[in-house]
Amino acid sequence: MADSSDYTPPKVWTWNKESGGRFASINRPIAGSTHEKELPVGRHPLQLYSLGTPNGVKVTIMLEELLAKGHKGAEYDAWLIKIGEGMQFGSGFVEVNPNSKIPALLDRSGPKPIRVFESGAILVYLAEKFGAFLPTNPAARAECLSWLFWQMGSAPYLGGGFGHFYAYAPSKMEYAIDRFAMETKRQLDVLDRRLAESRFIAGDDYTIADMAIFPWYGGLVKGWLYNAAEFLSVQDYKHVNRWADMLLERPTVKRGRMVNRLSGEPSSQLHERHDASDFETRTQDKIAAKG
Ligand SMILES: N[C@@H](CCC(=O)N[C@@H](CS)C(=O)NCC(=O)O)C(=O)O
Repeated sequence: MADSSDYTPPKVWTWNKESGGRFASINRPIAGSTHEKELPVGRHPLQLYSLGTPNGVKVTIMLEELLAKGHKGAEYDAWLIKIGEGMQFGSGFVEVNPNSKIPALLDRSGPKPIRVFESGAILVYLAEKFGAFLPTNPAARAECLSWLFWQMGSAPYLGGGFGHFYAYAPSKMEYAIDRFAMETKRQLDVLDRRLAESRFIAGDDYTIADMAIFPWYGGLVKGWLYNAAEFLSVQDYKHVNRWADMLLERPTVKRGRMVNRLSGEPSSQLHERHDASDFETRTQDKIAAKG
């Protein structure tokens, strides 16, 4: 195995150099805001401050699902937070999420705005607010929440572990890639076995557990994450592939994936969403055509 023992940690860690790697410029060892910046507010009850990453997409899929079910109170403005430019450290954003990470939601439908951060908490909040996609029967609810929290606990090994060391770290370190590839494949196998016995993640019904897991593990088997499909032999996870293909058929999932997205086909990128018609008129290809 390649050796990387050329580093001896000092007695006390200090922040005195850039760590290298793709996100070096935004990584900091301290919390809080770096600059004063109010957040914009649109006309809808729900204000989402986000980006089209897997964590952001969970919420836009949920909002599109709620709207498709006829919940008008789920109308939302989706504002773009460019994390590569440090917008998550603006004072207004930090007031909505003290953890400075997308997604963050402000519900302005009541007398006092309610802030919600952490994508899992946002999904539960919306599911309870609208009475949808979270079963009320105790056994089904427990299964759904178990898988939702499984995702919240597991994806950091996929993203912060495997994805970071395989795709973003300044050098390839066999030990780290090996450790996190093993864990990622184990997680895919957990899902594959579950989906061999169950149509959706939590049972017969589509729930917030599917919406949370799909952007990460569906994205992984579809080859959207870290260019790692071949490396991880994702085609072996037949049931995860079956489930991901089924979800991808949903127009709501297609729309949710477009919101706040900054990469891919221009026609698939809707940088901000302020109206349902934006999907027809404000994607990047349409904006470019208008000149
Ligand atoms: N556990 C959080 C994770 C959120 C998260 O990691 N967001 C990333 C983008 S996917 C982010 O905002 N990173 C900016 C930063 O770390 O400064 C959630 O699920 O909401």
